[in-house]
This record gives sequence, structure tokens and C-alpha cells, in this order.
Amino acid sequence: MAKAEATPEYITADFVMSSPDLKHCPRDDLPEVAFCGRSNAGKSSVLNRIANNKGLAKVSRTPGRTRLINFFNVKTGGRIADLPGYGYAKAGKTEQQAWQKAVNRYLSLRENLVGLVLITDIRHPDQPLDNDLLKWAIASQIPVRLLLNKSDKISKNKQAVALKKARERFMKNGLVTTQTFSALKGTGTDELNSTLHEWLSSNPNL
Ligand SMILES: Nc1nc2c(ncn2[C@@H]2O[C@H](COP(=O)(O)OP(=O)(O)OP(=O)(O)O)[C@@H](O)[C@H]2O)c(=O)[nH]1
Ligand SMILES: [Mg+2]
Repeated sequence: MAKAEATPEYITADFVMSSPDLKHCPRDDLPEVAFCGRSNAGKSSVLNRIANNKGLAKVSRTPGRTRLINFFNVKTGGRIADLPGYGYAKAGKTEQQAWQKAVNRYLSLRENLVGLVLITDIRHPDQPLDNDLLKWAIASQIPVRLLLNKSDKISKNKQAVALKKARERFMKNGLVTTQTFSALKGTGTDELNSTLHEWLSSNPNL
């Protein structure tokens, strides 16, 4: 008889509010993890997958869909912030600058930020804007889970090579951990959720 697959440990999350900028964010009284990355990398899809709820965050084929910071409370404690993606060339310049400024202010001033999930497309490693964010997080001592998403788009062999390369890159830096993920298939859900639980229950000062 085939072995039954274990059901992943999903998180339960509820939408709280959308904020155009730091001033209008919810109170910083809960530990918060930010989902960030290039536009279209799959931030909203990853969130929906780990919560097993396709309707939680809006997903779109058109890049640049998430233009506000969207907040979700996690039932077991803490909050997730789904940030607008960066690097979306087709957005109007003024609009792009406005939402980039909101993200930068959020990242540098949000006091309850306990970790970042940096979502990347496994096929496009080493992107300059992702690297800027990684450098900033390391300098700010914020732990990062680098997610190589859309792993379903390449073979198992190529996935292993991409993961090895990313891990080698951050071997000397305990702050950055790496994993493969597929929002489409659910691969990597348990691994990500156990880190989220750890981070979200980690800050006794809040
Ligand atoms: N094949 C595959 N497609 C994915 C995966 N994750 C996301 N996508 C697709 O990629 C596109 C963008 O996904 P979103 O979740 O909206 O991306 P986002 O990073 O939130 O985008 P913005 O909000 O615009 O910054 C959608 O068409 C998703 O269906 C994945 O793991 N595999
Ligand atoms: Mg989004």
C-alpha cells in the first residue's frame, strides 16, 4: 500500500488591513515578518500556499499587482506583511517611486520586524535589487529566508544545483538561510512554516 503523505502544517492567517505607507500601518505591537521580492516572483502566491487559502492575498499575471502593504494576523501569534514588489519597469515613474519609498521606510523603520522572507524566481538568481535587500538585511541584523520559488519550472537536478549555489553563497552568514519552494505544488511549505513560527514567537520585547 502506498504510504500516506503527511498533511502540511498550514498557518491560519486573517487579512487585517492595507496600508499605503508606514504612517498607516497597524500598531507595531506584534512580531512581524515581511514578504518581499521582485514583482511577479510569487510573494502573494507563497502566502496563499502556506495558509492553504487561495483567496487570502491577490495573485495576478500582471506584475505590480500588490501596491499597498497588506497585513495578515497569524492565529498562533504574530503578523505577516506582504510588501509591494520592486523592479516593475512598466509602472509609472511617480507611482513606482511612491511605493518604493513606502517599502524602504517600512523596512528601515518598522521596529517589530523580526525576519524577511525574500521571494525570488529560482531561474533568476543574483538579481541586483534582491542583492541590495540582502545586503541591507545583513547590515541590519535581520534574519532572511531566501526562497527559490517556482521550483516546479525546472528539473530536480537544476533545483539541486541552484540550491547548492545559493547555500554556498551564504555559507558564512548565519542570518541567511535558503530553501526551494513551489507555490504551485506546495513544495517547501513545512520548512517555511516552521521558520515562520520560530520567528513569530521569538520576540519577547514586543
Ligand atoms: N509555476 C509557478 N507559478 C507561480 C509560482 N508562484 C507564483 N506563480 C505565478 O506567478 C505570477 C505572479 O504571482 P504573484 O503571487 O502575484 O506574485 P507577486 O510577487 O505577489 O507579484 P506582485 O504583487 O506584483 O509584486 C502568477 O501568475 C502566479 O500564478 C510557482 O511556484 N510556480
Ligand atoms: Mg503580490
